[in-house]
Amino acid sequence: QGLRAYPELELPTVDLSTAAPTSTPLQRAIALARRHGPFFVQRFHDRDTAFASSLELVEEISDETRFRKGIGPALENVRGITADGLFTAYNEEPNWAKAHDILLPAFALGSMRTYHPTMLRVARRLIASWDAHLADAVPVNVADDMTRMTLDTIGLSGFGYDFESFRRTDPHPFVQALVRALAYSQESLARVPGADHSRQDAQFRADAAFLAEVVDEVIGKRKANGDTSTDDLLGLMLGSPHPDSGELLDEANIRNQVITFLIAGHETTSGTLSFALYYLMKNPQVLHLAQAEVDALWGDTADPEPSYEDIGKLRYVRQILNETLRLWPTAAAFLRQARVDTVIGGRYPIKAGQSMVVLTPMLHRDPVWGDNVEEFDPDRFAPDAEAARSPNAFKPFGTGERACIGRQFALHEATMLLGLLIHRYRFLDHAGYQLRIKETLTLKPEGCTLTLAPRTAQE
Ligand code: MNH
Repeated sequence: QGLRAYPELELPTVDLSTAAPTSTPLQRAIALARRHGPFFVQRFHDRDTAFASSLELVEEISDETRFRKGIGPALENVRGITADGLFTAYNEEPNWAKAHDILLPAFALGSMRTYHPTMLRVARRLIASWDAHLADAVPVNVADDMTRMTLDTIGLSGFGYDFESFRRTDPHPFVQALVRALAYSQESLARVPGADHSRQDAQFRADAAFLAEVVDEVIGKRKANGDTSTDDLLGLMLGSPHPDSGELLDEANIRNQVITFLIAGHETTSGTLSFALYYLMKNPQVLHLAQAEVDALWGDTADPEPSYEDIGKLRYVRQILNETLRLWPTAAAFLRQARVDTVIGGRYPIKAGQSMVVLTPMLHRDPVWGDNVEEFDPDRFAPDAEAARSPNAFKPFGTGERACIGRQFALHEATMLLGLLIHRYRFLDHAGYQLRIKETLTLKPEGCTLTLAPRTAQE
């Protein structure tokens, strides 16, 4: 990706080299796509990045015989923490396929049955905290609490490790280091050549070292207690040989995977739940339909005991999550690299090795979604509507063999929690919240708070 990386394409090119620095590069790319169309180049000093976002282009970019995942500058930076972990591994790095094969069974739909009781236990921690806020008439900070919930869930269900986030006023130090490291990975993309960044670089190295230290503690605790069961992620990694080669994952790679799962396993799910609550707070008619669904399942039981099977029955809640991920896919961009010389959109020649960013929020606003694309409407994911649409129009989990391995995990966890919250509370928009989106590689609604009220017979 050097200067004039796409000379033969004759794409609109926007030079940002002298633009004011932004803390929201993704939202800026969205604005540029609205102005310059679904295929344009963003230039920053010696780096050109092509952004593609129409369904027409993504149909072709999703073809695994011609394209594959690319590791761009953002993920190169994240490699400073996760190296050859699943998310940041190069396609040809042997540890990708090895770890993928060993870990895939842990993410099959059926495995969610194993995680279900732990997910429920952590959901109840959040509910206990929200009950206390309700009693004291204190608003809750949505994104902070969703992050507490998802971090405790992946820690306990993946690694048997308890971050105890609801017993802390400030985010767990792991989260603080992680947020800084992800922000660094994003910010260093906007570095002007020649500027001094030694302070930030040193902080990043310190944060990476701290994350590794926490993970070594997680692994050490497991080894010390002599538990050799293989029914969670850490158990599989420590005790389950590759089906063909019979090899175990090596120690350095296990550490990289644990950091990867702690990051990938909570940031994006937390953002998704936060946006979903924002939309429920702003769309009472959607909330009413969702209340009808959870009430049909759990009646007016004060403390429902959701079974594993119940979660699959919450179809409308699931549609709400899909519609949330349409408007704000929390991992909002992914890179595709051409395997061969090819042509896309019938007119753009692409050379082997060239890559382009899929700007998911704009794909999700392609005209195929109708003419009211900004409107929050979960009916877009009713079974008939979904069947009528190309599967490539909705890509919140990426695409192909490098697509999200944790999708079922995220959706099971999020559907259960959202269902329980809808069943128990009314969400009051006490501050007239206006959506502001914070970017730290992933997206979250910033400063979104709500007050809680109990459900009544009428509402
Ligand atoms: Mn997840 C890859 C989005 C939840 C673990 N995830 C991806 C990609 C997207 C994504 C997009 C592909 C990135 C790329 O092509 O470069 N993930 C999400 C979203 C949610 C999510 C929107 C929640 C909502 N992810 C989870 C959870 C876990 C997880 C939960 C783990 C428990 N994700 C991963 C891993 C990968 C991944 C691991 C890398 C898979 C691979 O490359 O083999």
